[in-house]
Amino acid sequence: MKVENWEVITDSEVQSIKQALEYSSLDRAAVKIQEYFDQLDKTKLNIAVTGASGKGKSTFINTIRGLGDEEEGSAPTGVVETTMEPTEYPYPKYPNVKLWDLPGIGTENFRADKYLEQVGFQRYDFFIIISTERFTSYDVQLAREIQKMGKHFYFARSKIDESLRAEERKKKGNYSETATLDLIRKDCVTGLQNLKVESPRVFLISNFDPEKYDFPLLQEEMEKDLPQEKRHAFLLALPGISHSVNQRKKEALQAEIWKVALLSASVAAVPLPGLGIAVDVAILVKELTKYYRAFSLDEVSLNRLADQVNMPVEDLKKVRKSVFNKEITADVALKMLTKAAGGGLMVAGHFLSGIPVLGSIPAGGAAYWSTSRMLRSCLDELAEDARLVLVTAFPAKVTEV
Ligand SMILES: Nc1nc2c(ncn2[C@@H]2O[C@H](COP(=O)(O)OP(=O)(O)OP(=O)(O)O)[C@@H](O)[C@H]2O)c(=O)[nH]1
Ligand SMILES: [Mg+2]
Repeated sequence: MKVENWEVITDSEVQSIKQALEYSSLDRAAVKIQEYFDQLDKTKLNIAVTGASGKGKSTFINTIRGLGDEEEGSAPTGVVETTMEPTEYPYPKYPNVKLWDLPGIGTENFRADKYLEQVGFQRYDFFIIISTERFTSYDVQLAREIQKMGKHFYFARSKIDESLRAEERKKKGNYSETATLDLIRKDCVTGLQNLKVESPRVFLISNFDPEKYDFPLLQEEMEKDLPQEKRHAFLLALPGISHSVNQRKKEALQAEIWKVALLSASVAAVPLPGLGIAVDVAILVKELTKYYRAFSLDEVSLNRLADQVNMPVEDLKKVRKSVFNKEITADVALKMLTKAAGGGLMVAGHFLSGIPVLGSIPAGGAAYWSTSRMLRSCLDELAEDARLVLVTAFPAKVTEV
C-alpha cells in the first residue's frame, strides 16, 4: 500500500499504528491508538530537586508548578529546618507529574551514594541541583553519583535576581545586566571546572521570575531530554505562563489530532443525523477539555494567575473569545463539528491522505476529515485565548514569539 509522507513518522508507537493500518484493519489501529492514549494518561514523571539548605529548592518547586508560596498544596519555604524526608508535590492538574523536595545536602559526613540510596534515587527521572553563588564539592559529588546511576542532572543557580540587584547597586550607572549574567555564568562554570566537572552547564534562574533568565531554557532542556511520552506529560503540566511553552503545547497537541480523529471516527461511532458522518463525540469532548486545561484557561488557573499579577480575574476572563469558555459539552462540540463538516474531504499534504482504510469509515473518511479540521480550529482558538490572557496579565513582561 502506498502511503504519503509516512517517513515523517518516526516514533515507535506511531509505527505500530501504521503497521496496523497497513497490514491489519482500522479496528486494530483504533485499539493501538486507544492503548497509546491510556498509556499517556498513566505516564508518571518524578523530578527530584536537591541542593544545600536554603538555596531555594522549595520555592523552585512551587514556581515550576505555577503556585505561590502561600497557596494550598505549595511546599513550605523560608523555614529554618530542612526537610529530612523526600516530600512529593504533584502538579495540581496533572498529579502523575511530581516534583520531589529532597533533604538538603552537604551536612557533615555527607556521602553522595548514601544520600541517593536514602532518597530512593531509582524513583526519579532526573535531578535538579540548586545552588546560589558557587556550586560546592557536595553538589559535584552528587552530580557524579547521579551520572553513575545513569540519570540526568541539571545545575541551577538560583536567586539571580538578588545578585543582579546587588551588582546594580554597586555599579550604579555602569551596570549591565547581560555583562553581569555572563560574569556569574563564567564564575559558576569555572568553579565547577575546578572541581573537575567537564563542560559544565549552569542555568541561571530566579524563582520569582520564571519567564526570565534561564528558567524557560531549563524547562525546555528538561523537556528535550525526556523520552517522548514523558515529554508530553511534562510539557502539558507546565504552567502556561509563557508564550513559548504555550506554543510547544499547541504543537504537541496538534501532533495528536490525527490519532484522536481516527479514534473518534472508528470506535463505536455514533451516526450524526444531518451530517452524514458517524463519530464518538465523547472522545472529542475529552480532547477539547484537555486543550482547555493545558492552556490554563480554567477557573482555578485564571484565579491563580489573577492573584499572581494582582488583577481582577474578570479582566482576564473577558479577553477570551472561544465558545468553550462557557462550557465544553457534546452540544458545543457538535456545533463546531457541523461547522467543520462543510469543508470538503481532503487536507493537502496530510500523511493519511490516500490510506484506503479511511474508506472503511462510513462516508469515506468524511468523519475523519471533519473531526481533524474541527479539532485543529478549536486548538487554534484556545491557543489564541491563552495568548490573549497572557498579554493581558503581563503586558510589558512577556515577549511575544
Ligand atoms: N530573591 C530570591 N529569593 C529566593 C529565590 N528562591 C528562593 N528564595 C528565598 O530563599 C529562601 C529559602 O528558600 P527555600 O525555597 O525555602 O529554600 P530551600 O532550599 O527549600 O531550603 P530548605 O528547605 O531549608 O533546605 C526563602 O526566603 C525564599 O523566598 C530566588 O530565586 N530569588
Ligand atoms: Mg525547603
